[in-house]
Amino acid sequence: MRFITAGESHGKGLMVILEGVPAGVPFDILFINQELRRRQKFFGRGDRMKIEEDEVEVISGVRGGETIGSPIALWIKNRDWENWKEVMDPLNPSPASPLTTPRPGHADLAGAMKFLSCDIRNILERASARETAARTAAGAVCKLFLRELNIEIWGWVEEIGGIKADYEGMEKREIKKKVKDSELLSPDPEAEKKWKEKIKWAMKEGDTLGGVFSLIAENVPPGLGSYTQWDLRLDGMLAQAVMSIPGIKGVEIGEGFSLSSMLGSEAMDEIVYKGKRIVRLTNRMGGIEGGISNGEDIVLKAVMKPIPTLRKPLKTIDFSSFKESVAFRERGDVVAVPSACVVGEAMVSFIIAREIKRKLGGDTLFELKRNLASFLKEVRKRYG
Ligand code: EPS
Repeated sequence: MRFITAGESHGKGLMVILEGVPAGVPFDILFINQELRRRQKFFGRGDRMKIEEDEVEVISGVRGGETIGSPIALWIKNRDWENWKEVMDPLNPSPASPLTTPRPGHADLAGAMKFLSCDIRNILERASARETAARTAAGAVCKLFLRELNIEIWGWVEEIGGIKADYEGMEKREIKKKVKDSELLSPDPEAEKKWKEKIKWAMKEGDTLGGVFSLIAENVPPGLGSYTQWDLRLDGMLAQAVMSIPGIKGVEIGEGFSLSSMLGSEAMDEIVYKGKRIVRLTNRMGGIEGGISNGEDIVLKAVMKPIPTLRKPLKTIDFSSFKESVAFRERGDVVAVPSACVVGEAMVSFIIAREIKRKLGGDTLFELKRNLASFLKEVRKRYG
């Protein structure tokens, strides 16, 4: 399975082509559009989100409400295109002056150097996190596929602007419910109130915030990924997929960085035979050992830096004159951590779906279900 996206932030729209989804997966378009809306409407997003009401148009790969095994192409219109038709005209010169004052922390300057561009707009239009709407659509299709195998992927926000959610001792089911009811995907209503205050404050200051989110994949079978080659390790694939979301600067699996200070005897998840099954007493490895899923929940965290588009702009150099200047201002978000979490769910869903297919094969959902059942039966017979 693979997918690629195309589209600029203020262009006509976004396109995604997702290849390799088995035939026979029920295509619930309402669910896909719900996922797109979930990504958009969190507290702390900017005015652009008042313009866009993302929804997909199906171009190919689906017939009669089911996937048919051919590439799935989805289109998401940019409503803002109406306001950018001239600036973003594919064939005629833009009436706008080139942007030459790059924002520190954004792709602007590195991208301009890469493409030897004298107008940052050529860079920012594709570097924009608008592209993640297309990933969310692809991920939603993967979620529909995984749902058929009883695999669920979801996430929550751990921290915004240095304020951590406190949910110690809370059961997974309760976390899920709290997160569902929250405006910022928080498992802790107290933290959510503080986050909102901090977001309002940052908004007033013309500043931005970052944070941390968590992702969990439930009911993933053992045996996905492999230690036999560096690029087949599941943890590596997941880290790359989540790290590729704009703004992400760190990913950890399981207890991740805090494992560094534990003793080996404290860190490992001991294995016991309980209720006629081999289980682990803890899950500090985050469901992956030796680059392979071990049947426990797959758990990971990602750090998002603060958004680099500031209303109180930072120092920069105008590369048309080499004079000191300030970074240009666009509308922007104050925080996008909950949105990035939804995109993270999409990316993890894609990787798990791809690796399920790699392990179990099959062109149809029917074969995949059968192959999964027979593999799990064999695992249980041999290892409980
Ligand atoms: C973004 C800047 C803002 C965000 C945008 C990502 O857009 P604009 O420049 O049009 O105000 O709202 O995010 C989206 C459009 C989206 O769909 O998430 C950026 O520079 O990355």
